[in-house]
Order: sequence, then C-alpha cells, then structure tokens
Amino acid sequence: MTEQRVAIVTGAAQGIGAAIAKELAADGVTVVVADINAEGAEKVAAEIGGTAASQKLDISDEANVAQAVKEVEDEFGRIDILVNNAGLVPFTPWDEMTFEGWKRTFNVNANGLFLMTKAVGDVMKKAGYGRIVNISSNTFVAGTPNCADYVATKGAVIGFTRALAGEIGKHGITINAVAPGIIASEGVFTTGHGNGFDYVVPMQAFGRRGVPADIAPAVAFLASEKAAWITGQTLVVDGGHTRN
Ligand code: NAD
Ligand code: 4PL
Repeated sequence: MTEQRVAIVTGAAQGIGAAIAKELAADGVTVVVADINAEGAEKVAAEIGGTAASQKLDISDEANVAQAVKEVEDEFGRIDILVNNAGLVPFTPWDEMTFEGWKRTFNVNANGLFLMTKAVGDVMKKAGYGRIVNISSNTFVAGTPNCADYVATKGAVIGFTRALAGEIGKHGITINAVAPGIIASEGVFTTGHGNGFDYVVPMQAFGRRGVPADIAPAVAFLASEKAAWITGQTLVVDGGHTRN
C-alpha cells in the first residue's frame, strides 16, 4: 500500500473513536470521521486537518449507511480501513432493564456493526484488500454488572469477528477486535459507569485511569500492514484489569 490509505472511523466525534481517528491520521491515513453527531465529527476532522473529512452517519440506519459509504467510495475511490467504534454504553441495572432498552442497545452495537461491515466489506471485496477493527469491551471477560445488554452486544462483536474472519480472508481482508477496559471518555462520565474507576483501577496493573489514547495504538496496529497475519482475534487492552 504505497498510495494514501483511507479509513472510516465510526463514533469518532469524541472519546475512543476520536483518539483512533487522530492515531490513524498520524500514521498517514486519510480519515473519515463519521458520527451521528455531525458537529462533533466536523470539529475532530478540523483538529486533524490535512486530508481528514467528516460525515454525519447513523450506523443503525440502513439507508444512511449505504449512502454514506457510497459517498466515501465516490470521493476517495477506496476504503482500506473500517473501525467499528460507534456504540451506546448504557448503565442499566437488571431490575430496571426493559426490552425496549435492550433492543436500543442491540440496534446500534450489533445491528450497526452488521450494516457497516456489510457495506464497507463489499467495497473492500472489490479491491481485494481490507482491514476491519471492531471495538468490543473487556466487560465481556469481566462480566461487568449494570449493563447486561451492553455486555451481550460486546460478546456478539467478538463472535462476529471470529466467524467472519474465515469467510473474508480470501478477499484479502482481516477482521479483528480490540476489547478496552474502562476508559475516561466523554461518554463514560454521563452514566453510573463514571464510578467504575473506583473499583477497576485497583484491579489493574497500573494505578491510573485508562484514557482514549491508551486504546488507539492497538487499533492502528491491527489496521496496519504489520498485522497482515492476524485475523479473527480479540486483543484486550485494559491496563491488566483482566488477565485470563
Ligand atoms: P462515547 O459515548 O464517548 O462516544 C461514542 C460516540 O459514538 C459518540 O460520539 C456518539 O455520538 C457516537 N454514536 C452513538 N451512536 C451512534 C450511531 N448510531 N451512529 C454513529 N455514531 C454513533 O463512547 P466511548 O467511551 O468513546 O466508546 C467508544 C466505543 O468504545 C464503544 O463501542 C464502547 O462500547 C467502547 N468501549 C468503551 C469503554 C469505556 O469505558 N469508555 C470501554 C470499552 C469499550
Ligand atoms: C470495565 O466497556 O470495560 C465500565 C463501561 N467498566 O463500558 C465499558 C468496564 C465500562 C468497561 C466498560
């Protein structure tokens, strides 16, 4: 890949996605900052500068996904990297969980992942090349309470990653997952998860809060040429919180 590579990072208006977008851009990748929050996405793309672009995108809306992916293909002629980062991170004790809430979480975290991977995967298939990185969570390993819907979607991300790897390798596409531990993103402090650091930091190998920039390099590695022999894997990046 000597030419300029192009990436779509979903949910990149803030938090982990914004850090991933910045990391890829620093690696010389042309990044499309895609988010349902158009204004935030625009701001991150402007901060990156250079060739970075932004896009308003709801990953759970089939028509929006089709149009947005076509737009990127038309403008840049290629999509080398897809980072499926956008997601809802609700904090809902089981006694308060409803079927509506469960479906809302699955609609974005699982269905949105499907729609983006399907649409961008078709573009990658034509090119015979692609790198897909899905953001899971170490809650799947830890069985973190107060978000059973969320943990189930993050297990779905890992199952999907494992299953699809064997089917899309023949098209030159790798697909892997990164499973972060609790990270001080903007989103995490808007819910009860903000108190999670008190419990989690003492279990980590390092006594500080994880930040979005702690996650981005692992994603950039899996999106790079250096990771060409790695597919179907999940890399836990959590400061040693879970170690099994
Ligand atoms: P965040 O809430 O700070 O940011 C998420 C971004 O996704 C927001 O900009 C939001 O507008 C966007 N988004 C939400 N729904 C969308 C949709 N339908 N279409 C497009 N964009 C949408 O979240 P974060 O903490 O940075 O988390 C990012 C990812 O990392 C998520 O997949 C999350 O599950 C995962 N993760 C987070 C943590 C953590 O502790 N923060 C830990 C492990 C995994
Ligand atoms: C350990 O992915 O991994 C809280 C909220 N605690 O979203 C997460 C831990 C949260 C996590 C996560």
